[in-house]
Amino acid sequence: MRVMIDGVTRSIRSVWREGSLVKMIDQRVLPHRVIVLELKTHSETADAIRDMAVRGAGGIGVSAAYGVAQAAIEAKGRPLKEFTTYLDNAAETIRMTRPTAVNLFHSIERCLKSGSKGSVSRRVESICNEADAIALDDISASEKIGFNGAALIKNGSRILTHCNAGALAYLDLGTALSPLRVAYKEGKSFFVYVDETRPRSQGAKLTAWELQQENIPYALIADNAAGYYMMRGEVDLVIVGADRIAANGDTANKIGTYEKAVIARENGVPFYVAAPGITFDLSCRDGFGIEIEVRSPDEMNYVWGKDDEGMVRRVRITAEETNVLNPSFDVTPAKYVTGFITEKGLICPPFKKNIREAFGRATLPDRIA
Ligand code: RUB
Repeated sequence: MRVMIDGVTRSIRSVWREGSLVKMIDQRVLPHRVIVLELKTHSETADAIRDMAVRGAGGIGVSAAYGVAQAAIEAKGRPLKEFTTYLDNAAETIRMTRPTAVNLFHSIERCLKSGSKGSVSRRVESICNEADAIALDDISASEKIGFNGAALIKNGSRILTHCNAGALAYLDLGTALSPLRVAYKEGKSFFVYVDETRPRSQGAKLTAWELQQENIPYALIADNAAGYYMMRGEVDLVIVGADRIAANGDTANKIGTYEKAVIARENGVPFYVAAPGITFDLSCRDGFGIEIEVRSPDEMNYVWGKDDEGMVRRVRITAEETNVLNPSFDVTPAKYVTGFITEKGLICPPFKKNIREAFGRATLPDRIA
């Protein structure tokens, strides 16, 4: 991703590791400021995940892996038993940050498994290598998703997306936005409707910003406007990301995704989910097994923005003591999904069989299965 930092355009990932330091773009202050956070400990990285300085299923998966690597480095001078206890506690701290995106849990298990044999120094080395491998696996999956999904985009296509499943959410091209990036590079001309995505406004703050950096034509629309455009026949396809996909294809993604899928079906608009193998959770039979994160009422009561003096500040938009419910994700039943755009190609119905064939135990890398 190309980003202007302190007046210089740099090509960087949304999160990366430099030894024991985890660095990431602070997504809480985008698009008004580009700040790179430097997190020194696994606790700081866990806080960054919880507070959504980094977000998106892939982004928190890689950050979680880096957090485990930090914990391993922090405990490298300890005897094996103490090292293991320290690592397990750190892994639990990171597990507790956000419950819905399965990438976080897969990444932690991969790192712990890779560091389960040999001397302490050998384990530290394996965990750090595994964390870096997870980031590289995501980058490779993201490129393939882009290539496979670009085939669905035609000249003149009008595409609707929800939340942010771009380079900020998933290394290094994103999931839902990767096909758009690839199609644009292929010279196709198309148009993107960007859902605002209340309450945190990931569409308004992040997706619109990413598309603007890439010069891809787009318009930001209010969440409530998606049905209006679909009913008028002005949307040709929907592409969203995912936080966890059950074995039957039920898909957890940012709150509001379900509504978009139902409206898409009502209007005959294909609804695609772009996601890598790591986001499929075959231990969940269906969407009822997916834990839905409920976040702070503050996300509904306040908005962040830049005032006319250029100050980034938080303002309250509700009356004091307003009663709030704030589920962060919903589950779209598989019957509304036209297909999954994955690194292994487009997965079409019947989903149960085809998902198992693509990402079942036998075919998942040993580290994830
Ligand atoms: C992000 C969200 C995204 C998926 C996509 O929610 O719902 O659509 O995470 O994931 P949040 P990815 O902003 O609350 O983390 O593109 O990383 O696979």
